[in-house]
Amino acid sequence: MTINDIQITRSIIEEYYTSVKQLLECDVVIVGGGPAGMTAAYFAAKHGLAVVVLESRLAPGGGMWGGGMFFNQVIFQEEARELLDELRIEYKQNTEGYLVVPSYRAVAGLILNVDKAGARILNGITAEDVMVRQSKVCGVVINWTAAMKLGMHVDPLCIGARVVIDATGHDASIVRIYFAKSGNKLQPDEGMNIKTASMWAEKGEKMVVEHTRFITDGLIAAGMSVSSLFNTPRMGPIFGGMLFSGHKAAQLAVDYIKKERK
Ligand code: 48F
Repeated sequence: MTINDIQITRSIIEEYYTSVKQLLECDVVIVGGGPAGMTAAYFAAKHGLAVVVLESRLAPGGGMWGGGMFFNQVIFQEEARELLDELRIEYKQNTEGYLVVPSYRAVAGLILNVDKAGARILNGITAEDVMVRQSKVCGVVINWTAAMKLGMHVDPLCIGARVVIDATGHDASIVRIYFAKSGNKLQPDEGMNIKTASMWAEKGEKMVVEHTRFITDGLIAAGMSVSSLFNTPRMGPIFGGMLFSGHKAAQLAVDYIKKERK
């Protein structure tokens, strides 16, 4: 085969353009490719929904890569065994009963499964705003992370979705933008204030799943954005709660879209 630089360029542009064009009005946009967002993407795509994950960095994986303080192992509680098996992520059970996985294996496993389930990952793209119509969140406003970081004045584009999932981690950036612009106030009496409480893994892991929910019509919070929003305890390098939260977010999105289609 003769290798031709122009053909390579054309192949890349055509493939990117064709696949993204199909997804401009998709079922679920997930903002953030950390463990919660990737798990949500896997289960939503497995249910046959058209799913896009937007990740502002080059690589999905979020806070998983670093393990605990750069010791690149992550921990799952026994209850996550079934999910890890479903995702075909191999683990060791240690003498304390925890499931231990090299962080790069956990991230690689998530990426591979999300891709195989049929979700599309768009990296290097940041969601900078939400689209709202008739009080319903119905998409996100996106731009190249690099352009935003350089402070270049480049107008953004949009992706429409039936459901948007904020899986942006501690920043809770989509929920934050929604509350800043919608006129709806954070509900401090419901514990909403965008900062996590101090570390307490036992409590934090349960609460992050319990509080994973629709924040408003069309917008779900999952993973650490839930913890920030509802001021629940942070949990550090144990990740079962992130997978469970992503799984619950996907289920909420699937049920919501089923109802809408009836
Ligand atoms: O931070 P992140 O891993 O969030 P998560 O899935 O998991 C949290 C854990 O990693 C850990 C923890 C739990 O034990 O405490 O922190 O809730 O992943 C969030 C991803 O979202 C991307 C960001 O680069 C990261 O990879 N992100 C954040 N804001 C945006 C975004 C945005 N506006 N647009 C696109 N991507």
